[in-house]
Amino acid sequence: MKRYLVIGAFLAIFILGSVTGYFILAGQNSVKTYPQENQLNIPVLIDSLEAGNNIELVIQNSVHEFFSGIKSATKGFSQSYLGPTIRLYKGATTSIVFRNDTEDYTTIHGHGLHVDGKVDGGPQSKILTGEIKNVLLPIVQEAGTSWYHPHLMDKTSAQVHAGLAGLYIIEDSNSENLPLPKAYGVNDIPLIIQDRSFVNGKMKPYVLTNGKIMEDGLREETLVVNGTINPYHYVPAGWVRLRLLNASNARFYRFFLPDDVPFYKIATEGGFLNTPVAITEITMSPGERNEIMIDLAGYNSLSLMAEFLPADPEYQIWLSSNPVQRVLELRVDNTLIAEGKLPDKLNDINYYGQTDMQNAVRRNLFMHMANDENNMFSINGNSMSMDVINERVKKGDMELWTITGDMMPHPFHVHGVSFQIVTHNGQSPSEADRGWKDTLAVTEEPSEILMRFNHSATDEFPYMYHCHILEHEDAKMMGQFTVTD
Ligand SMILES: [Cu+2]
Repeated sequence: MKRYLVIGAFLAIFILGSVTGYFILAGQNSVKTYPQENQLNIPVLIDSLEAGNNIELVIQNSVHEFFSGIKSATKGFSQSYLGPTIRLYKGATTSIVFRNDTEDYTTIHGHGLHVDGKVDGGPQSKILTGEIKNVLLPIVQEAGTSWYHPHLMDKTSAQVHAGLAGLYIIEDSNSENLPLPKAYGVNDIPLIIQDRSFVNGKMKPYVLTNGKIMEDGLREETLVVNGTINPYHYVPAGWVRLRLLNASNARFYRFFLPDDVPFYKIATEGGFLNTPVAITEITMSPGERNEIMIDLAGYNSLSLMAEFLPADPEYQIWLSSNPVQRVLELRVDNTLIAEGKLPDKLNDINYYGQTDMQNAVRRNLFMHMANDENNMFSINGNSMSMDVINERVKKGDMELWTITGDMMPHPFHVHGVSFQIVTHNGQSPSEADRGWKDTLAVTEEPSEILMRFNHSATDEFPYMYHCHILEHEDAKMMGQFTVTD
């Protein structure tokens, strides 16, 4: 039954998409059209080596013009909205100094980084108003795309929504030697994808007006990419590499190209896949990153599209369509030089095997949405408390975690590690999902993940595992764990 509903929805999208130029579709929420196009903002790149491994970011209140001439109240890292992309290198230690010039305390988490709890930036690592915090990040993991964002108790959703998010791009000898597109902002393009609401061109400030928003998470109407509305970007007539980050508070998207033009997935959160995998769509929950490559040879223009997925796919109504919006129009400029191609081989992932599974310490985590007031959102019946360590892990042990969740898909994120998927919602992972990950949307069908924690997290600075729907995280669907010898 569900399959037919999905097919019906796709059909409706196709028909409506054809007449609207794919930009805006009807649905339960009608979406306003914003005809003007804007050149894609590319976040400033700070190369940690060129910066002498010494970087300062100011967490600031600001104003940002999503629509030309209309100022919205925002926050950013040394800029009006979002933060610079910071390029880190495996084997190097980078010092990042965060200065908090805002009225709220915050913490800055390195999402995807394999670093000790002390520098992971969890809720314990407060940066008070006016405080300057120096964070030393020794990078030991392989090339990949991670990100930084606040991770304080109760206010993560509001601070990320205001604009506090930025990318870490990690490079290593493998990523440098592969013949991939590597010109940042030219054919290696970061896309920080979010949804926001606008009233007369002004971004609607973050407010949880009712319990429904908390249950579903805040889901808004207009796509914003790198702080740009309805963007285009000029690219060479060859291979283009897109680093996708779903930095939305709660929305899940299905990304695709018109007419199901195939593209390639080359990396998940924690590194490259072994080989590129041809796909025609990719679904991403909040917190997830994927790198994809698109061949623009023979095109004048090609648009990456996003279908806004419903909070609970079970309630998809027959023939009702989900909204679809353009993420980015790639416009070919033949004067740009196309360097880089799709390699046959990308990585040499050491897959965990049967022995690892048999020897693993097993844990079950159940992400629960309840309606009783005492214990609203929880994992294994416990709502997040900074005074409670929920799990204790021994450093170096194999860990097999079985994760389930009720009511709707929950993007489960675990700190300090990359994991491999054994099963995802009861199914074996496809080739495109057999990479290193740190965030995975789980349902009532069990998902099993295998991992080994090689860094330390103490009682004072534990790691977190939690739902990456930020409203659920703030509602305490989160737990703490230590990793010790
Ligand atoms: Cu959740």
